Amino acid sequence: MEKVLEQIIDGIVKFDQDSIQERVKEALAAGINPQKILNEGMIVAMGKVGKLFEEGEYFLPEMLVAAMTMQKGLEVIQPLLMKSGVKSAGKIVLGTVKGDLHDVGKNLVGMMLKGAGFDVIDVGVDVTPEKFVEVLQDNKDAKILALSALLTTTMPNMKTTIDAVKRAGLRSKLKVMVGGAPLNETYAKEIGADGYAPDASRAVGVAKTLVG
Ligand code: B12
Repeated sequence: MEKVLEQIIDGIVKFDQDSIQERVKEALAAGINPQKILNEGMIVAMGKVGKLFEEGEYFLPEMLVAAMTMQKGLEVIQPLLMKSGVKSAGKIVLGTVKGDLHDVGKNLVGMMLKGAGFDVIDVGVDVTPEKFVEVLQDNKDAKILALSALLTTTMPNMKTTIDAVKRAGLRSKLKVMVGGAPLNETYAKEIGADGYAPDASRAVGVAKTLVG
C-alpha cells in the first residue's frame, strides 16, 4: 500500500488533527484518487479504531476524536467527491435514527447524494420517528427517506420510524432506503425498506434506482 495512505490511517488512529489535511493533500498530489483515499485510508482507519474500542484499548473520547480527525481529512476531498450535481434528481430526507449519535457515515452518504444531484435534507442524529414524520409532512415532495443506524440496539428504531411514517399516511408516496454497518439486505427487507446500500457510493446507485 502507498506510504501516504498508511500515514492517513495512522493519523486518524492516533488523532493527528494538525497534519491530517496535509497528508490528504499529499495523497492527492501523488495522484491517488479521492475515492481510494476515502475507502482504503479513512474508512480503514475507522475500522481499526472500532477494533481498538472492542479490545478495550480505546474508549469513547478516543472514538470521538478519531471521528473528528476523519471529518477534518474529509473536508479536503469533499469538493472532489461531490463534483457535478446540475439539476435536482429529487428530494431526500436523511437522518440517523433515535438513540444513535453516529453521523460520519450519514454525512458521507448525504455528501455523495448531493454530489449526484439530489436535494438532501439532513435532519441530524438521534431523530425520533415523530420528527421524521414532521419533516416529511413539511416536505411532501420528498421521494426518499434515508435512515442510518450504527448500533444493533438502534437498528429496530428504523422499523419504528417506517411504521410511524405508515401511520401518518406518508409511506405510499415514499421510498425508504436504509444503511449502516450492522445492517444487511435481509434486515432491510424484513423491516419493510425498499432499498439498502453498504456504502455511500452504492447509496447513490440505489437512490437513483428508487426514484426511477
Ligand atoms: C466514531 C465512532 C463513535 C463516535 C461517533 C462520532 C460521530 N460523530 O459519528 C462516538 C464516540 C459518539 C461513538 C459512540 C458510541 N459507539 Co461508536 N463507533 C464509532 C466507530 C469507531 C466509527 C464509526 C464511523 O464513523 N465509521 C466510518 C463511516 C464512514 O462508516 P459507517 O458509519 O459504517 O457508514 C458507511 C456505511 O455504513 C453506509 N451507511 C451509513 N449510513 C447509511 C445510511 C444509508 C441510507 C445508506 C444507504 C448507507 C449508510 O455508508 C457509509 C459510508 O460508506 C465505530 C466502529 C466502526 N468500525 O464502525 C464504532 C461503533 C459503531 N460504536 C459502537 C458502540 C458500542 C458505541 C457506544 C454504544 C459506546 C458506549 N459504550 O457508549 C456509543 C453509542 C453512542 C450513541 N448513542 O450513538 C460499536 C457498535 C457495536 C454494535 N454493533 O452495536 C462500534 C461498531 C465499535 C465496536 N466495534 O464496538 N462511536
